Amino acid sequence: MAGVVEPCKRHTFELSKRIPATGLRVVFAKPTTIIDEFEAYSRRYTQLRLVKFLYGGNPSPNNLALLDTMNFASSSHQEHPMDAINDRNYGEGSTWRPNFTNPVRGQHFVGFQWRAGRHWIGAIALGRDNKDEYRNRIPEKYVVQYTHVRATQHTPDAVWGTIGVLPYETWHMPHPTLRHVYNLEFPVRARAVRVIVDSDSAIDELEVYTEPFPEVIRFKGFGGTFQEGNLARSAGARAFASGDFPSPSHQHPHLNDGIYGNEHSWIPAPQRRHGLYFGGVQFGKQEWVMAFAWGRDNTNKERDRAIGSYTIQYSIQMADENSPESVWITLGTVDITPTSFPEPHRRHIINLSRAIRASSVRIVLGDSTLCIDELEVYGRRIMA
Ligand SMILES: [Ca+2]
Ligand SMILES: [Ca+2]
Repeated sequence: MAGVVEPCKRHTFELSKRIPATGLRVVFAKPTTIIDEFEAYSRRYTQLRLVKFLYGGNPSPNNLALLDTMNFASSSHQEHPMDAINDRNYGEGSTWRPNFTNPVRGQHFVGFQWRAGRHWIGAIALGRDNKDEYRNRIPEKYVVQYTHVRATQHTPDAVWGTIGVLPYETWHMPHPTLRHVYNLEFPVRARAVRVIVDSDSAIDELEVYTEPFPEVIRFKGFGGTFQEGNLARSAGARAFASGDFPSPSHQHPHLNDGIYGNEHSWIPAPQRRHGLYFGGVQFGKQEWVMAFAWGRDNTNKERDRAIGSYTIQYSIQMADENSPESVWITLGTVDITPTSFPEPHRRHIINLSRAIRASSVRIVLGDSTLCIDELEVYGRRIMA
């Protein structure tokens, strides 16, 4: 145990694969060693991993929390009932809060069981106020748990297994009040889930998914040029946008005209569409997508209009500027700052941890001053 922090505490060790066994023993190197308890499990411990860049946004399709559930809580504030955690609505007006004078076994928690059987869980999402109006009542940590059995607020703690502990006070995550998405290291099969919180905290929505979310991986290089198989320029592909800046140099067909540079770029109109500024490409059919590349001016002349936020979204439908917001699924938000990206105006590459099926993709811009000279989409990971 050399090098272990707090060596007298319980520690967990995992095997890389399961072994059949009729017994286990521990052999000591020294006769003075003492063990207070030896535990063995047939399953791995799972953990929640924050999906980098994936915060805010809307619920994705197939949110298992919207199936037929029976909710429970340690207690509920009278204006913040437990059914608010899976009512499809974000924001303070649709938030659960505990009644802090009434813990159950010293804890405050909220959760639900599915009325019809168990589900595999590969990802969860939760937050305090995804409308970003209230930044108080964020707990020091959320503890997310699951159980195989039907559960209520009276179910003993021993029946619950911990999926993950989310230490918000030390993670320094971007926008802690917003919804964040977490993937499980290993999926679990559950009949019920619950979240234990501090006494004065709040949750506006708890989402549960079977499929883990693809993760956004930024390639460290920049520049480079077109590669084989750019889906944005495949037969039938068509660019669309929230609107175009009134200049012939900045029209949305330039998003995929195959030419870099300011004269062949797109800048949004100053008016929002569906409350957003966005530009994208519809492929005309479903494709596997695994990489994106875009920049402000890959010819290295114009260096303005690059610093800002870029949210990557996709749709499994033939979506464009007229589609409702509900068809779009967020992959992540990439913030280009003067220091986060070398040469911020140049072409940069974003890879995904796994491929997605998509008929359309779009980039939602943080503000109307940003410019994209070319949006490229590939079905495989790429490098510059
Ligand atoms: Ca809600
Ligand atoms: Ca172009």
